Amino acid sequence: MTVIDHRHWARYLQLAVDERREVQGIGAQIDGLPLDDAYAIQDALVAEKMFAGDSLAGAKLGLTSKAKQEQMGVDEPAYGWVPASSVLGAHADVDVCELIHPRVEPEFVFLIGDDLSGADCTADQVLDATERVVGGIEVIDSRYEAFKFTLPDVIADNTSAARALIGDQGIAPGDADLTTVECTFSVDGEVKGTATGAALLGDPAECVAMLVRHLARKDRGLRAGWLVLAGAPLGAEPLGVGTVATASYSHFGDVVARGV
Ligand code: OOG
Ligand code: MG
Repeated sequence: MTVIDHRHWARYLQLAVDERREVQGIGAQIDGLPLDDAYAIQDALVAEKMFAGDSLAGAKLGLTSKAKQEQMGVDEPAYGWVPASSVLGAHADVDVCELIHPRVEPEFVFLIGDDLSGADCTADQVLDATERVVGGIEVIDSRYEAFKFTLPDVIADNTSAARALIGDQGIAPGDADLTTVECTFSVDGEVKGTATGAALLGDPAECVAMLVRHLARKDRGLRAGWLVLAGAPLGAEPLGVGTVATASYSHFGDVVARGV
């Protein structure tokens, strides 16, 4: 059995971030990279960022909608972390020169009010622990060549997390059925797609419950004050200098990212 050096691969990915360049997929270099090792590389990568002075703002899910799974050719959700340094406001300029080949996608974002953990966590428990649900736009930036990856690759790469714009309106859970909240995503005034919360595995709160159950495998959980990105209900679009991407939500107001 080959021993996989998680810290080595974490440094490999962090160097790609620091040098703003694409790197070859890890799966292409380690045959059959197990998911547990991919998550261990992710942990080492996030630990390295924390050691460099960052902190955690929360967690995220990726690949929780058919639109995203089909766009990326990966048919299972993945979990990652949101560093505090990556969080931006509801209307934000995103410096694309700091990134490799960024894309933007709309997000349903849960603002967690109470600590939440447990291997049997349900969507109802998620709603009870949630203070507000707001809209967002995530800037994703795979560190891999041509934005192509396998499931273990994207897990190791902290699910392509790069920046997260967090809306400032939103609703308390219970004020509306999240599965019916509608999002229209436009780029430079052209509508790219419309979807409701139901696009996220049937229910965005169930996505967050899946994340909590995943974290329980390592005795972890969500903390009060964290945010959770439940995943994009629509495919991602390229973000270049001058691109203006707008996510308009029926109950959450607008979130706007501008590439500069
Ligand atoms: C992986 C991250 C996916 C989402 O919301 O589905 C993600 C990627 O597409 O690069 O964040
Ligand atoms: Mg996302």
